[in-house]
Amino acid sequence: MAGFFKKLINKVTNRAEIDWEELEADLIGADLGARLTMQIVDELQEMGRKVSAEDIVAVTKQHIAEILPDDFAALTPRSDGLPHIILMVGVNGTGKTTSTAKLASSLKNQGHSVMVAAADTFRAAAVEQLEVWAGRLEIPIVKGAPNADPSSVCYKAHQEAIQSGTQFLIIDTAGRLHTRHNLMAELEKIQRTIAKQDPSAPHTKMIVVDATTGGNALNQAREFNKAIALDSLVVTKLDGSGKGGIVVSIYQELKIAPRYIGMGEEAHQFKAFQRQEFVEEIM
Ligand SMILES: Nc1nc2c(ncn2[C@@H]2O[C@H](COP(=O)(O)OP(=O)(O)OP(=O)(O)O)[C@@H](O)[C@H]2O)c(=O)[nH]1
Ligand SMILES: [Mg+2]
Repeated sequence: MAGFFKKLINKVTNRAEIDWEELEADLIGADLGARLTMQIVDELQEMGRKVSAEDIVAVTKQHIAEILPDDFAALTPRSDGLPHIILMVGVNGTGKTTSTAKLASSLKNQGHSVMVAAADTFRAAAVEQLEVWAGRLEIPIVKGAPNADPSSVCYKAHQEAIQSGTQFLIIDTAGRLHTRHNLMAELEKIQRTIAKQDPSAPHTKMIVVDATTGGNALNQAREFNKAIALDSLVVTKLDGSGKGGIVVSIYQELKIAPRYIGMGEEAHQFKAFQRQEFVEEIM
């Protein structure tokens, strides 16, 4: 059983009575969010009998199951032959570049053709970082000159992906603070530029959040969602002190589908999100 539920059971078993305030704090502490926490506590209190540790776990799991679908459809190539464009966004240091590489590797291993674009032109090191990954994974990369307009890199990459008939183009963008208006406007411009060669693109707008940042990840998702209407989520650093509950609170409020989880720095430490496994083994 996963850490959160194990701790809960150890704590509550053999107690004469539930300490409701402590339980609330534990659920909030697991990043499940205030709304879901209250729903769980209300339901337990309405049971009208002594509440056991097993009751708490069962009710919590059931609520999570009601909120989150069991799994989310895999990313598939477009049927029109144009590249499926995946735009990776998020605040600084969440794991965008690493997740871009991991996702590229995963799609390649499924037999798809993949290209990556280094649209983080602010830092030379950022382009180099993706280049190292691309070299190691033997995946083509498109990059811009230092300080080039990130939108122009996206346009060029899109053009190359179309010309080469590549099935997936994954665009790594610079980390940006969700509270900085000009940086969010730049993201909107990137989105508009990508739509120029294919009005249906970008097809997947994926925010990368770091599980160790807790509830702040929900604020990030809210703000990026306002700017570019997100549809997908990657949660990274679940191998560390990160807790998975944030996936549930983000989906409950914003309906952004958790698609992948990152559990380490290596390319293979990345997997498609599945609720059952997530609740039983990761949370
Ligand atoms: N433990 C662990 N580390 C990770 C994971 N994903 C990324 N990292 C590490 O987190 C650090 C930041 O990752 P990057 O991929 O560079 O993050 P980024 O979002 O591209 O950062 P910026 O471009 O600066 O905004 C690196 O040291 C990664 O190796 C993960 O799932 N688990
Ligand atoms: Mg990066």
